[in-house]
Amino acid sequence: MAFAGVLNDADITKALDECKGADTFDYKKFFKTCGLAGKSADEVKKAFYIIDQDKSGFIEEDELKLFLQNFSAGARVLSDGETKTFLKAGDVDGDGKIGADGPHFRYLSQVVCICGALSNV
Ligand SMILES: [Ca+2]
Repeated sequence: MAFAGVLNDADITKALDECKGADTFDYKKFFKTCGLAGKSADEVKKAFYIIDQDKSGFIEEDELKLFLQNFSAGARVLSDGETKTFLKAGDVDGDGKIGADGPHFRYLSQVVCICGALSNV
């Protein structure tokens, strides 16, 4: 599993289970359940590079679509709608991708941190 060592297997299984059904993926809920929310910026960055499969330094739409498969090879592909919503959360300048450095990534890690803060309430 790509995230072994970063996240807990049981948390990943639970997070994947919550978004099994078509169009039920909610990135905030997912980050929270899988434990990525509340991780340090370094760990989030590590996760970013796992999701950036071609190591381009950006997470493109097709990579986001396969997002869940980074957690489990048998997981489903995100629908176009789910992918677009997720992409929008991390793509502040609308260039259609999320970068590892600069404002895009900081925004994504902010989303992750906010989710972490919410889960501690
Ligand atoms: Ca990429």
